[in-house]
Amino acid sequence: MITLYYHRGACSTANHFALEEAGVEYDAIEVDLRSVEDPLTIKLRALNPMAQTPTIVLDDGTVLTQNAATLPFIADLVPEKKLFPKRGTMERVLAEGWLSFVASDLHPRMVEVSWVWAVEDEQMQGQLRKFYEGRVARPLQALNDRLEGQDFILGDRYSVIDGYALIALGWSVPCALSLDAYPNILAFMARVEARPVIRHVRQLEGDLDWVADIKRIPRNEA
Ligand SMILES: N[C@@H](CCC(=O)N[C@@H](CS)C(=O)NCC(=O)O)C(=O)O
Repeated sequence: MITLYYHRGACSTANHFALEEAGVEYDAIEVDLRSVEDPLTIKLRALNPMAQTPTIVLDDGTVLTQNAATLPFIADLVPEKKLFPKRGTMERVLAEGWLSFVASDLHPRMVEVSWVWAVEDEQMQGQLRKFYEGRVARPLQALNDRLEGQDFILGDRYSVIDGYALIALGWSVPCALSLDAYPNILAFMARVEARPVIRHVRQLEGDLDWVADIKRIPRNEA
């Protein structure tokens, strides 16, 4: 059995999507990363030195972390579902590039926009917002261009990258970041969100308290 530790609505939810899409047996354990003294959070810190979700534990005790590793791992459990291209192919290398784009460019730069809430001074907040919105504009434009004329990031077929991108893009809501300039992204988000598996996982995880979450999730920037 695969055990996924997740924080509701965080990037670990992309792994929750992937496990459901894969149809494998798993156990999903919700961790509230804001409750640093909660026994589950303490357990997570012991499993993953970054104290982050996703953290996945396999039957033999192996601990997997990092979306760029966990999402292809899940997809590879069910190659027939084609949630990620086959190993050893050029399609795989190209897909790894897009997965890395989400993990290393889009995800962190979306999170950066939330940092404006860390300062109280309104003028400073405005300056920071301009700076971080400028930084996220490039990956957003790249993604919008990529989605021109295709439904999903890899083309016509849904992959585990799409669920991950949906999560990162969804943070635009608590960040008060408008995506109106990116119509292909908005259409993509609606398309992915409408998938029955995504709807199911959203229901399993429950409602999101966006603003509280984005302001209070502890981060390990130091
Ligand atoms: N590079 C990591 C990033 C994971 C990450 O940032 N997880 C967030 C939730 S989206 C988290 O656990 N944040 C709490 C923290 O960093 O303290 C990955 O791809 O798995």
